[in-house]
Amino acid sequence: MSADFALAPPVWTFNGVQYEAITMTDVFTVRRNTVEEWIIANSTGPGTTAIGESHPFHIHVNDFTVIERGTWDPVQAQITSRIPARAPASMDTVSVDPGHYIKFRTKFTDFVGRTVYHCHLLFHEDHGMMGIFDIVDADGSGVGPDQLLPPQAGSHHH
Ligand SMILES: [Cu+2]
Repeated sequence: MSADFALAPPVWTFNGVQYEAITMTDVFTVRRNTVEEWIIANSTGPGTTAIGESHPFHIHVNDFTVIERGTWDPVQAQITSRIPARAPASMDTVSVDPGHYIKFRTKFTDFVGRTVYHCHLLFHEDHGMMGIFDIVDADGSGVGPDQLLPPQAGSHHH
């Protein structure tokens, strides 16, 4: 999660891409009933063009369990220290502080299709901090040809 305050107006992004600019190369795919492990890093703060802000990361419908957290160097884009995880708990939103990361595991079990993850701060979300991914079955099915990308996607999800 990053932001660019050198732009006017500033933009908020996942993987350097604003929601409105997403193309199929930015859309990744996960398989249903397969364990996923994601690292969510907050690349704002010192050394970047964005003031440090915490971002409450959220995935639609599917809970995850944070298994690790620590500090993150936004300039080198790497983990700099690990902090022992608290008691693992299932959650659907986790706040990630500037210069920090979290690692979680999840398994998408109930639904296939196209969905989103986003910052739960509405202002950030509405200025680009939202991403898209597809959940498919083992045979690759589950995302139909009618699945849209922004701006055709139209309404935002909250
Ligand atoms: Cu945010």
